[in-house]
Amino acid sequence: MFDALTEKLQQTFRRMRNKGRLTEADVAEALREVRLALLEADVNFKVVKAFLDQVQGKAVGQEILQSLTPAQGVIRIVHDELIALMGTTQERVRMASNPPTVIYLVGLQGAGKTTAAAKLARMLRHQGRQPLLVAADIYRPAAIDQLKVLAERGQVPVISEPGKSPVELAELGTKMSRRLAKDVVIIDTAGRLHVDDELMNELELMHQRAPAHEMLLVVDAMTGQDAVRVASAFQERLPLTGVIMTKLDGDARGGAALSIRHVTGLPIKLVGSGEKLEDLEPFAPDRMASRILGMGDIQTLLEKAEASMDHDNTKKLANKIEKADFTLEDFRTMLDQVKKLGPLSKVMEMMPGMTGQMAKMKDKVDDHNVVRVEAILNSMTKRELAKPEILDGSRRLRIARGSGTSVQEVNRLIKQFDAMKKIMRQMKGKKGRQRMGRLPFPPIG
Ligand SMILES: Nc1nc2c(ncn2[C@@H]2O[C@H](COP(=O)(O)OP(=O)(O)O)[C@@H](O)[C@H]2O)c(=O)[nH]1
Ligand SMILES: [Mg+2]
Repeated sequence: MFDALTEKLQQTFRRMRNKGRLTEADVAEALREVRLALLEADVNFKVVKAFLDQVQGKAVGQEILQSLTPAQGVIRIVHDELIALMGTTQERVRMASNPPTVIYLVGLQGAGKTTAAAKLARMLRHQGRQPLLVAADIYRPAAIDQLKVLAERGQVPVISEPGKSPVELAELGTKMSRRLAKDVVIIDTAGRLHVDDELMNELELMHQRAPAHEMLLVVDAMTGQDAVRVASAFQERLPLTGVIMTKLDGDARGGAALSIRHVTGLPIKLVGSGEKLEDLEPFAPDRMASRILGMGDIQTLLEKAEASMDHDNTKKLANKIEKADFTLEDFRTMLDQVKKLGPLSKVMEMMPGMTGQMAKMKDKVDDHNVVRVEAILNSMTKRELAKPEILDGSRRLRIARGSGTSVQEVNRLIKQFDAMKKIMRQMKGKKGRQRMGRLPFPPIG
């Protein structure tokens, strides 16, 4: 996610760190580079300007330049302002006090409405709600089937009735929800290739007959600033309450995610990060800012883990990560669990320190490599797993032979593990945190 942007920002910050003492000119230079990186990521130029004005105002004139870690200070300001740009607090999908809650998903064709509708239904069902889907995109018959297939996978009922108009379907949906004792109605609407009047009229009418509690605009993160323009156009006609940003798993540059709130005032409430039903996450500005700066997103990772893993194990692991009391044995347990979370590269992205050299490693860990890593770990003795420092040359050779891998691979694994531990140690405990500022910044680069 946003790899190019992250990479550029990290280069800038690395250079800044290497300087030690900073002058105002150094900061200005760094901020010029940040500006370029944001523009290249397709962030709206007004947003970039406002953002940099804020950062500049805070970076200069404070005691930051005189502090022991001026670069840290500047990075913290950038981090805080990124959060502010995306909305500070996590905004949730709101439930009506008097059910059913009616949620519309609107947006252009291909943005991911139908997928998001099914994902959202599944998410709500997991939260103990009783959702009902309405297939109101009647113009493309395939769209109805698509929703039905997804809904069945998520075990959520769908209302669809041939011959009925979208307006009638919206009304029917709310009526049926009462009859079927459902408390949330999610309406999947038709899209167009462009914003057009006919579509807006229809959506307006639907909202009049079956008023929305949440009208969420679904936008494709890959479309960059176009997503922002689409949002503004929809906002002129419809009472939008938030955004679902999809396809953050692709090679989106970040422009849409970073601009949309500032330009439209609409909060991003959820993000889609894959084609599978479970690939929907609440959007948290602070976590997103950390990811953009390459600081990982342990929080989301742990939450995902909570949802799909063995709870006791997860708690134990989280504890160990926090205390940096982490052995190869734990690493193996983690791998076991992590495999349940989906493609490894995605999981790795959320680990802190997955930057620079480490990020390149991320691209190399595919699930085939996991099998090899597991073979290596399985060839170690209990004592070796607990105390990797005893792994001398002859032990490494034995392990390589036993696992059908090479000594180089064994070495690499141990190196990776050491790097991970180092980062965990740096993040550990209050002392470290105070030293590094309010947030646990792992070293960049
Ligand atoms: N990689 C990825 N693909 C997605 C995501 N959301 C939707 N898609 C894909 O985007 C395409 C269009 O999605 P769809 O829900 O049909 O869009 P709609 O026209 O707005 O209803 C489909 O192939 C989806 O599988 C996402 O978060 N990540
Ligand atoms: Mg659709």
